[in-house]
Amino acid sequence: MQDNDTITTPRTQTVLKPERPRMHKVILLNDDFTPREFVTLVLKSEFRLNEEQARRVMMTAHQRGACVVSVFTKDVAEAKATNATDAARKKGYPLLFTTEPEE
Ligand code: TYC
Repeated sequence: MQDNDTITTPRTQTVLKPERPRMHKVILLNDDFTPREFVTLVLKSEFRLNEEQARRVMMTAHQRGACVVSVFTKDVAEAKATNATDAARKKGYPLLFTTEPEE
């Protein structure tokens, strides 16, 4: 017993460390119809790639079937993929951007 006869119960406090938000990839898919120049243009305007970066990503998708453009939080990745895909639809092109969570 302590001096003042009070019993103290030990308390544990869990300090929660916030998880980092999982990042999501935006993936550019190849198709046979969208002009290379248009793909490059969309990559520059929607994803802020410079000419060289945009051409490299476009050519990688062209040759390999798909290419990761960039990674963002889920909301941003989805919004950018939708915007870029919509811009192509407006021109009648089948160009497609998808998203998927990073491992
Ligand atoms: N394959 C298209 C062509 O030959 C160009 C292209 C490249 C389309 C990349 C989509 O993600 C793409 N016109």
